[in-house]
Amino acid sequence: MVWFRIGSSVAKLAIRRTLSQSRCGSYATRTRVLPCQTRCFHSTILKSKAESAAPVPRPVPLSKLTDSFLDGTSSVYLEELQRAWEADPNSVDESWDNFFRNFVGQASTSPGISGQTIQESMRLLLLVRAYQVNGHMKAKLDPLGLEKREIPEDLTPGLYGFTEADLDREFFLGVWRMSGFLSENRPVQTLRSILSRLEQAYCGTIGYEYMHIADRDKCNWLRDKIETPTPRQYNSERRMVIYDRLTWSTQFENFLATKWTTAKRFGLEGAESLIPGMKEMFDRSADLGVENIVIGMPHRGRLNVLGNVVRKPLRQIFSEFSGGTRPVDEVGLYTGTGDVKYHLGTSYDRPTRGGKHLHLSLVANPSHLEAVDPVVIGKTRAKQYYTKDENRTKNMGILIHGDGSFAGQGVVYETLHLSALPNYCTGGTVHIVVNNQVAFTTDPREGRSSQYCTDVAKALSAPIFHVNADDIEAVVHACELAAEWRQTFHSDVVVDLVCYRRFGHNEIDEPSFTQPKMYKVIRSHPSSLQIYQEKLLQSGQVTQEDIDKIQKKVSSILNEEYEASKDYIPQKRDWLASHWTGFKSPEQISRIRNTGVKPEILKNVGKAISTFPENFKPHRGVKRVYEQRAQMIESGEGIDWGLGEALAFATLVVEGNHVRLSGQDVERGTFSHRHSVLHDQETGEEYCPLDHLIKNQDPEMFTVSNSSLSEFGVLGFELGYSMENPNSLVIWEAQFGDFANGAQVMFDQFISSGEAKWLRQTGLVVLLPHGYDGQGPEHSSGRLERFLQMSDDNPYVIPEMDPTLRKQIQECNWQVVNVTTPANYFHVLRRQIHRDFRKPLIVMAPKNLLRHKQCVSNLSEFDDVKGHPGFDKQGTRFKRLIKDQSGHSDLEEGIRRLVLCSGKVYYELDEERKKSETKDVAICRVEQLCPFPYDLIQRELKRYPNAEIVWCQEEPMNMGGYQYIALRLCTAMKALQRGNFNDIKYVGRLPSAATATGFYQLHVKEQTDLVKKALQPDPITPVIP
Ligand SMILES: Cc1ncc(C[n+]2csc(CCOP(=O)(O)OP(=O)(O)O)c2C)c(N)n1
Ligand SMILES: [Mg+2]
Repeated sequence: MVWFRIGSSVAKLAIRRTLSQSRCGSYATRTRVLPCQTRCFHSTILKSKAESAAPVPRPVPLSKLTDSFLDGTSSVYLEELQRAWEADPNSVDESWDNFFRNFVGQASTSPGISGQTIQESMRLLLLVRAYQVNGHMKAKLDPLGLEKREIPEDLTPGLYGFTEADLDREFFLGVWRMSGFLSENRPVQTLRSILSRLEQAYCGTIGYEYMHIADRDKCNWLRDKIETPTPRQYNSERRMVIYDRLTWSTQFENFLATKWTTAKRFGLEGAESLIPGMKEMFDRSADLGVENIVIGMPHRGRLNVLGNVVRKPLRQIFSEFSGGTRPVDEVGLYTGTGDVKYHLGTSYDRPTRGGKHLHLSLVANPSHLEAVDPVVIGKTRAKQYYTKDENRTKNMGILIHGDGSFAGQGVVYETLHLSALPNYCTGGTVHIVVNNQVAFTTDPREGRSSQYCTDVAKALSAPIFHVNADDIEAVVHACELAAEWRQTFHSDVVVDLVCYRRFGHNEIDEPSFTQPKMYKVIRSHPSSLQIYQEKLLQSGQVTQEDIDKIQKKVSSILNEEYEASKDYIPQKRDWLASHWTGFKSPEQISRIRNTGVKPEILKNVGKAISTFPENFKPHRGVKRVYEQRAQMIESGEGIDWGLGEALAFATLVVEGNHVRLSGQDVERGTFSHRHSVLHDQETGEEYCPLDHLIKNQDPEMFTVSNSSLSEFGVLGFELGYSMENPNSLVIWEAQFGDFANGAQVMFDQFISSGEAKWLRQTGLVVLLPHGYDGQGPEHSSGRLERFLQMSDDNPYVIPEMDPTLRKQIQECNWQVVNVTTPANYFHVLRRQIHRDFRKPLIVMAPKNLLRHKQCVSNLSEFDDVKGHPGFDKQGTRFKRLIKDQSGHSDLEEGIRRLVLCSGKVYYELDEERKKSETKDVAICRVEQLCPFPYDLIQRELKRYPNAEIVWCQEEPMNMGGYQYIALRLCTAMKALQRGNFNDIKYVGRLPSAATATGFYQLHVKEQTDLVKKALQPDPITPVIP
């Protein structure tokens, strides 16, 4: 036999074991795996003397132990030692005496064994361990049989000295405190049966990878499931359910293929077993307490999952295929742009096999593979918060991946890395990789450097079950096991469904251009359904009649649904989930509400957020900040940015809203301005004043959390979180605004266009520190221009601006603001919640304004008292534009220039104006750039009828607000006959490739020049000379 190619010269020594009753003290030299939190892998520790009755072993002479375990010298040495020990236990070193006594003491419980030497036992243990570690390398995973893998040598029994002569000898394995093969309660078996069961368990159609997991209990749990005494068997009833589900999956694709021959559907052919696998996984999860499942998945098989797993009505899916998606009873209402059918999301309740009910939500996603992953996880976490699912066992996330994208897309790793973080953990995600061994046209050898496409998950200690998708029962088993793992250990698990793609990347592609050999095999390869059918018939448990019945039933339902789809009329838009009932769609007017807060509430929460327990000892500097805050509240003056923000959070929380702020270093604040979590300098204890606003406040009601160093993953997570329930202010803050482009897909594909494509709202707030302080190209710009360029308001049309009829924000895809006062920041955050719709908010957040003497507000600007500075005609609200602060009247004919600007440059302009004692220049701040405040801009244009109109910005001309503002300002001016594009004067930096200079002196010069120019006595030269 091949596996005996390495013979052993080790002599066979028969030991007649003496029964040793005494087990105590026999574990002195056992290996223990440290608990996972130490993150050590297989560290060996010795028990202390106190813990064990056995003597501490003394060192053995090095010369004798430097021999490798398997070479003859050490084996013979061991055997000699053993013989000597048997003759006289005192003749060997105390440590060896101890060792032999332990070993014989264990093995002696199996009187039937004869001739098992210590070396053989040890080698057998190594062999079993080799199967546990590397058995998957020999597993038959590829349904096409094309896979060429070298079988690791350590799976060869001959390597351990076993020969054919040993096959029918009996061996006892249970010497270690282990489960499965090595558990102590296993019977004595012949080597032949041990090997055959090892092969069945580890080298069949499931390859288990779990030995990278450091936690011994978890490994033992898996061994118990994998190394069962006999192979798993499903009864005939269960088999019929599996067969039925596989039939649905297969026929669904066939049906679409025959009805819509040229339509792209990214079919599941070759991976049909995904559907029964998912269903069985869901059933098992429901049995174990799961009530809600959030699903994220790419194009491949999505329609099949929608129809057969989520149970979206088939007639609706067919109707969408025929192009009829617009609800007829809602003509004229907002439908957005829509999206292709294999991107749409949905949610349904489905009954399970065990008689329970599961709520399933499939999250809409763009083409960008894997981008939806963190969104799903964030949504799952939010569901856990809102359902008080503290153990995280009722709400679960499932992610389906492709093999190419799982290995290739970095967001996968970013998402996996959120899995165990306290404020991002969801109690485990089940990942299924539809591994069809090709990515579009790219072979795995060109697409990844790792052996398996799933190797990335090993970094997170997730078990990975590779399964041959042609063995449907193995698929079901792996999927059930994954569900059990998740509910037991509350951590991620991966099922790698090794399958193939029967057709091209989509139905119109020709796969043989690039994979000729593979497709030659595929053409004659039977489907999973045919294979299973054959197996069932052969088992005799099922008759042809049973099979025909199921086939006929499925086919007739598909046909009935198809007929019904012809007259299918969508009743209502699948608009908003239940939490969102009553929220307005863009065509419904939402009354503008005030955001001022009663003065006594402001005082009360103000006090609560600026104090900490008496015996708490924060850092001196932080203590000072808190004392200053308390003073600001007391005096009602000089409220700075940090306190303004904390007041917004606190007032929202006391009104019953959930507030969550996450991002890198947000707890302290990158610029050391927030200090939302205090650290006792002696005990290290933490205290977050915003957690103590109301009696028995849920500790998560206000959440501030430093995140992992990820933009794409964390922003996606917060987006998903924000979409679950509208009564939450969810904020992601970038460290510096420019880092946001690491999450560009989130902005382009989800945040700016999600509502238009998928009719899903979010009130997510994104804080992007922005401003030119001379910190170089990478820390100056939040790339305001990009967000403005993605805004969808028409630059040439002034929408209805009457306050009672205005829907401008509702109709726009998002809001972009650059706010300049703490009070206005307070109101813009509160406005996110105090309205009947939700819209993303992009904030160019300040840096040096955080400590700027002028950038402060009085408490009276936060309250709702008539006559106070924040209170205008309607009440206290966010100011989209802040007019000149010089006390100008409604008509100022003597003003020669109106400078419009946004952000911190205002303070520099104002300072220069004071310094130069300029009286005839007005400076207005455009606080909300998008949607453009036409009404307020026109009000200012009218106020200064003779003024030259200037847009001043600190960004280069090809960046900042200029391009966006100029078009809309021009539209506003034209409507008032105040000139055209060339009448808008530009003051700012010249066009530039980099956002800013790296030379500080140059920065200062540029900044001074532009500020001076905005106030220069001479008219400013037009942009177009
Ligand atoms: C981020 C991203 N890059 C590229 C593509 C284009 N694309 C669509 S499908 C595909 C292949 C995906 O391969 P795999 O993940 O193995 O899934 P499969 O189609 O094989 O199921 C590619 C490259 C994409 N959709 N998203
Ligand atoms: Mg693939």
